[in-house]
Amino acid sequence: MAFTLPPLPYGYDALEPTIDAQTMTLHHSKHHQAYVDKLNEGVGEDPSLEGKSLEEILAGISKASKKVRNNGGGHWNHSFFWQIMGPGGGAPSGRLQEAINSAFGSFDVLKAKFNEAGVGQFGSGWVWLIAGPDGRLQVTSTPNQDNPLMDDAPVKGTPILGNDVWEHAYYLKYNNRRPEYLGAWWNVVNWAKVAEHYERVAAR
Ligand code: MN3
Repeated sequence: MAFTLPPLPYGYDALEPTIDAQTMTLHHSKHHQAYVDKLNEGVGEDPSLEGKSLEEILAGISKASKKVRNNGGGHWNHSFFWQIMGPGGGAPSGRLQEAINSAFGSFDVLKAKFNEAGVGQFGSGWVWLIAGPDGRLQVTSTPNQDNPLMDDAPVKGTPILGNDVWEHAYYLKYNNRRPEYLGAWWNVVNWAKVAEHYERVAAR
């Protein structure tokens, strides 16, 4: 079964003014579509990947081609990214809020650490809030389209929240001002979805 582009769970203009409709349109319909297409190409070139889920592919990515790594990561990361955003914003609550307070002291400290990691990721990449094997939350970043699910990631864990710091995610509106994008981005986090990711890990 070929991988396919998942529809956005909201309109291209739903995250305005934080993320403009043109950026969302290009990011989803062009960039993400290209990762999907090239992933299918890469999987077609490697019979050992036939029938594997994307998560299974990422768990063995150290044995895969560069094409599968970059585009498999790109497909997973963007599919995750669309889901953990939405109009509204707000703040974490309940057990997720408790876990954030326990790991970082407060939501504000988490935001500061996350933004700092995003600014500090040289070139293109992603910044993540992950749950480690013990369920504890931590902030990490990855280059290119790598992610913490890859078997050779230096810091492994289950993503709870993640932000795309490739220039294509913010350049049209924020130009080179990555810190401004990172600061504004919290306005479009879908905390209900983030809490779902956390609850799934906490239940293990
Ligand atoms: Mn992107």
